[in-house]
Amino acid sequence: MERYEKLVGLLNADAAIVTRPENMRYLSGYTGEGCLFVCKDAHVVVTDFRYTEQAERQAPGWRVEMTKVGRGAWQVCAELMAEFGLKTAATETDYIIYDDFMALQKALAGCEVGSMSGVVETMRQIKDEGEIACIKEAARISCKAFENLLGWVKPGMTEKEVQIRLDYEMLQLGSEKNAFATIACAGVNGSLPHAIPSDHVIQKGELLTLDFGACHHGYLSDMTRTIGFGKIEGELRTIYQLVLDAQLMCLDAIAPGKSCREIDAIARNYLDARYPGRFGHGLGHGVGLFIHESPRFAMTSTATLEPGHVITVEPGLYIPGLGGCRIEDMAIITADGYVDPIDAPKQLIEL
Ligand SMILES: [Mn+2]
Repeated sequence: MERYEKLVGLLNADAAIVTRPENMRYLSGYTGEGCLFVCKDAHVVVTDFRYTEQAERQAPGWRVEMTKVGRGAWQVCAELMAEFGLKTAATETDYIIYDDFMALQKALAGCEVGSMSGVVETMRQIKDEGEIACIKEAARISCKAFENLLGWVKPGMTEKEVQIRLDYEMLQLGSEKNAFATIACAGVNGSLPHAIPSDHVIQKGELLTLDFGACHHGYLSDMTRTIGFGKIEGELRTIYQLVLDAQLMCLDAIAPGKSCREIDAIARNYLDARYPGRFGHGLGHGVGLFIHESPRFAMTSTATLEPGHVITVEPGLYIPGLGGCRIEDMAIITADGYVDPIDAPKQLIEL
């Protein structure tokens, strides 16, 4: 069954008007601007002159409707509602901006416009083989970039220099774009979980945390490695080992049917017992067309792991004034366990 057919079955309305780019891509393959109109009897890309040929190429089998001056996308949707005799439409009210929603309601006068927030996002949680192949390729690129980095990174470089060169490595290896703004933070900056790379010059005796990802056909990878320079001693060495222990314990426990909250608790209990409150974020998040999506490993998660879920495992410890450490892999849940596409080394590297 095609994805758009599945969507129709999940709707509480006659038609879906889809505007979130990742959802449009997921349903149709089309990556340009405009919207999708999906109902039982039709699936239509609504766009302007700049994208009509692109839509025909990327979404074969979809009807393409071109807007023009005086016949905007909402007007086209209104015409489609009338053509198929439909009364109710739904759109992503967690994405569309207020003014656009008001304009859509006005254009569809006489019809009801409701919400389909989360419907496509829920479908997207379970990745098919093609999606998993893309995620694996993005992961392969980021792991290869990390392997290359181990050959050139050294004390005396700034965090920014490391970030720029790592981004360049990934792009050169075939990444379409960075999955998100690469994090490279060393020394005391390591206690900032989402540090912005700075002019800080990396010193011997410091840890460097690198959190980065690549992109293949829109699908993302996400990995974190923390490496050391010179001899890593004392408390920094301790926190590295604790984070690694926590991550390995969580990976060991991952399997279909497991509760996401319980996996999160494994790392949280272990780290909180030793450094209370210094692991303050969730253990992990789904990855796909979004870098952060469902399901999540978190204290509040009600999700259960299922085959096709792709989720990160990223415990960390953040000690102000000392530094920090995070280690992140990805788990692709299978029928009998999981596959980890992040195969970069995890034992402490001291360069
Ligand atoms: Mn992550």
